[in-house]
Amino acid sequence: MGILNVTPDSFSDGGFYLDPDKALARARTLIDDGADIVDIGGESSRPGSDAVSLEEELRRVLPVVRALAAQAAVPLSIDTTKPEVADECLRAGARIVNDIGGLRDPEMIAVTARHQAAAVIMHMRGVPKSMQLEPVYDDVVAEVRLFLAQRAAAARTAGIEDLAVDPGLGFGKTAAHNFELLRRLDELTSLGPPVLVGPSRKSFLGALPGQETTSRRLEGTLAAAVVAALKGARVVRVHDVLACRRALQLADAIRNA
Ligand code: HH2
Repeated sequence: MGILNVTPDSFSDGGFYLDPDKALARARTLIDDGADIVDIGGESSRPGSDAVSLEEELRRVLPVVRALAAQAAVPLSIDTTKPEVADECLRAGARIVNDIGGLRDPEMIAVTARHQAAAVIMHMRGVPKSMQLEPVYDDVVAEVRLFLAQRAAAARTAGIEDLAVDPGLGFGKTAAHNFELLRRLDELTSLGPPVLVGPSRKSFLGALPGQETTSRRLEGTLAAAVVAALKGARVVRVHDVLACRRALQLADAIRNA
């Protein structure tokens, strides 16, 4: 899954693809580099970020979804927590709702079901504005697992069958929590739905020496992707698709050996 952030303030590429022409060119690069899905987002969820209005989010993403749906050969997903944004983008040709809110909003479930769309259910503790203020868990993997199981069951009850679940690396978790989630990722793959992980350039990688800035986190991202794939993850959400694809060839080779 290649990341397309149509935002001024995303943590690693804010402002790069706010212009629709630049966003479309970026999407083409992601696809040429081997992305199987393009994930389009119009609201940054970085720690401390402020929410954007419905109108502004639609203004950012809808023209890009419309243009890409008409020409892209891969499914588009819309990264949003707003049912209205999901609704408009699904109407415009997106096929997947990527909800960092984990489909907790009943209206998000209803919209996704009505369009017979697929969904990514992600775990987040709190909200982006405050989620990194000392998150505490007794057992992070067990708590994330229980949440994902409950949300997946609610989605299925509403008729959403095509699901992926995501531990939400960096969303209300310390670096140690993220490392533990990766180490024990097989406990999430045993839930049933495909597991998606999003380690790309995230600040937990900055806990490792020499990787403090986002521009120095490619190798950590690739290592996390390979570890996740070997633990059973089926989708990896990344900015650097070509490098990740190459790294994942190793995971495939090891799995198939
Ligand atoms: N991470 C981000 C955004 N959306 N969706 C899923 N399913 N999983 C993730 O880990 C995930 C996500 C944050 O990354 P990014 O889009 O690069 O940054 P920003 O939120 O600042 O736009």
